[in-house]
Amino acid sequence: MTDTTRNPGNGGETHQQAGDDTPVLTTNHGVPVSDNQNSLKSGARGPTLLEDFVLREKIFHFDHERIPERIVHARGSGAHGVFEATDDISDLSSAAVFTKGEKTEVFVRFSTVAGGAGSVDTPRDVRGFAVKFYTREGNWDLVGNNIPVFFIQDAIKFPDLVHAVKMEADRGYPQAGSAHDTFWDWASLMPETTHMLMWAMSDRTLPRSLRMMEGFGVHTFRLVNDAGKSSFVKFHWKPKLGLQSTIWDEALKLQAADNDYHRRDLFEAIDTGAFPEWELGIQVFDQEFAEAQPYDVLDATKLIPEEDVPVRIIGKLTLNRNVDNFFAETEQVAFLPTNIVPGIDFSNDPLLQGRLFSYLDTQKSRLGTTNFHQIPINTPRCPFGNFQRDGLMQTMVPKGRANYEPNSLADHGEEGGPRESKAGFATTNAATGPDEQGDKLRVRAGTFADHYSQARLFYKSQTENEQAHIASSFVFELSKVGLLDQVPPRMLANLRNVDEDLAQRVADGLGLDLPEKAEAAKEPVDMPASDALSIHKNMKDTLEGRAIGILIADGTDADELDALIEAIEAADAKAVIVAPKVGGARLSDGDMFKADGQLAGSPSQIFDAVAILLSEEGCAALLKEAAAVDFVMNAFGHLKAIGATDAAQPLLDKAGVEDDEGVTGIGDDFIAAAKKRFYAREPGLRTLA
Ligand code: HDD
Repeated sequence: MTDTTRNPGNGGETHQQAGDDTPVLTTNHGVPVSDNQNSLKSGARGPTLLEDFVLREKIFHFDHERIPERIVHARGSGAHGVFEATDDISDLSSAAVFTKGEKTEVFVRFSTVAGGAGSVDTPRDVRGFAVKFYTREGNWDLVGNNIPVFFIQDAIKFPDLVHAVKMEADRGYPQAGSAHDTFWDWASLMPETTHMLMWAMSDRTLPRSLRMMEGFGVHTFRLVNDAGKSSFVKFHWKPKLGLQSTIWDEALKLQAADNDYHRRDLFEAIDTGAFPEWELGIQVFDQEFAEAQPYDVLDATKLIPEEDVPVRIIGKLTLNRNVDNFFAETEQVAFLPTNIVPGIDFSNDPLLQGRLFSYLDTQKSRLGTTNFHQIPINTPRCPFGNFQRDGLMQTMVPKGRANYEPNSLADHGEEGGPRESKAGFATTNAATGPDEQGDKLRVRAGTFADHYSQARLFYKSQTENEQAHIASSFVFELSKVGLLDQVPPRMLANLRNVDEDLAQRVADGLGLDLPEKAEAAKEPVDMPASDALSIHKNMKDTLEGRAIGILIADGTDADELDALIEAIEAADAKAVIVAPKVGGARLSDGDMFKADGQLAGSPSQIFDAVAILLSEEGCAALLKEAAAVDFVMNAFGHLKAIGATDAAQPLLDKAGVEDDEGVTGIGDDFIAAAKKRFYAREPGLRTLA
């Protein structure tokens, strides 16, 4: 039986109480239900009667439980938390949310983009990172992604992007993936996608955990101070746990092992008090800086290298409470880039400008009413009021006659309602560049023409392994373009503008000749490499937030197991015991030790490192168990540390494990190795493009 708390303001619980504390089951209209097992029939074996209002109401409600899923970002996971401003930026912004020491309630929803609500958590895809701040000056929504740039420069292209990437219109597949004809057909015809494609083909789209990825506001916004002076700003979220990604083979196998891998990871972390944290950072710059750059700061396909404008940390986000109800909160939350507060403002980025239009509109079709702001997850926590009235599902009950403004009802002793305030949101009045105002033009500014320099910058800033992963992803995705022969060469022609070596590697991987270079609207330039763009250079040498799988079987040494669990927990990681039977294994001391997961259902891809804690007896039994061989083989193939007892060696041999730095005993050397991935192993394991 669930609580049915109603909208704040209408007050109270809706249950009738029985004599004890257990609430009584009622209809939606409060009538107690005496039998929830049997419908009303004409005779014990006769037809059901129309009169059965209990049955009809229950089925009627059930039939209407679903609402349209989001056209993009349909699959998501949400959590509550708090944002604390940690630095004084009152010289830059008057927003209350940035007052040093101010704590603001937040709700965050992470999502994949292309898949439906029931799709898997680990496809190669961009992740949404949407934050709703319930500030004391109204809701501010920072609706960003885990990648700092976007596919397109102008919102008018968004429906084409989404149609191309989602399942193909006639056949209804593939679900949740870009590796298909229509996406690459469209992308290869749109050179402005090139920079974002580099990010999408990198390990950025394979995050290990939602807790281990960055977030970005993407667009250039404005900060506005008390005096009305405005500065440009880009927003960044930096995860406390550093960056971690899986590799492609692992992500694919994760889809089979656990569809809900990220959702479960987030929920369990919060549930066990390991609250995920991010720092909020800002890059602030002025018009003069903007005009001096070789790219346009209003172009959402461009980033501002952190080496040019360092990220200043101004706050901390902590997610500390899971939702009580997925539908009521995570599904019904409505993010709106138009939710902005005094002290922050938009820029003229044409992608952002289009978003300002789209999100309000979509909530009406998803949530069915213009009163969606009254759904508790969307309601401002500060007082709010205006003269907008009525409409479907109006749950507030405004009192009095004042439903228009101005009015003088207060002069007559009546309630007059709210009034305007000079301290309210005021749009910045600032000249924003030479091309932006004046004649009505359906054009793209000339300053948006360079589609390749930053794609090159991104590629150049990666480690060798990361570059190989990018090349391999292009090969994988373009190999899935089945029917349209013209597409891979067209993509290769674009890639030649990014990096000749990359283009050659992809061509070799596809078994194609390199075509002529595509003509660039503007010749790319070389920019200095930026370490901030690499995942490998931003990983943390820590076990915090990670999970170590320990494979045990009958005969496993009890003391060794205790010591290992202790060492893992001392390093702030989670030890997860895997055994052939979930009931556990009988250890060397004769006791049964319960497992957290059964071997076949807990493959090594769900762990960051594995320990194979077997006796000779246990190892002999597992040598005949394909799931055990796979457990070890995949851990090795996914470049993870493997700690093993001497007795487990035959299993390691059978799994093809070769000695390297990541293959250790089960002592301190394992704990140190478990913090890393062993990328040097990879070229010996699979052909990388
Ligand atoms: Fe969008 C949802 C992020 C461009 C139209 N978008 C949505 C969500 C995120 C983003 C994180 C999910 C919010 C949630 O959890 O409910 N979108 C972005 C970013 C963009 C971007 C970072 C570029 C920088 N989006 C964009 C454009 C348009 C849209 C250009 C349309 C012109 N986006 C939508 C939408 C969605 C949405 C159709 C689907 C559901 C929703 O809004 O509430 O309106």
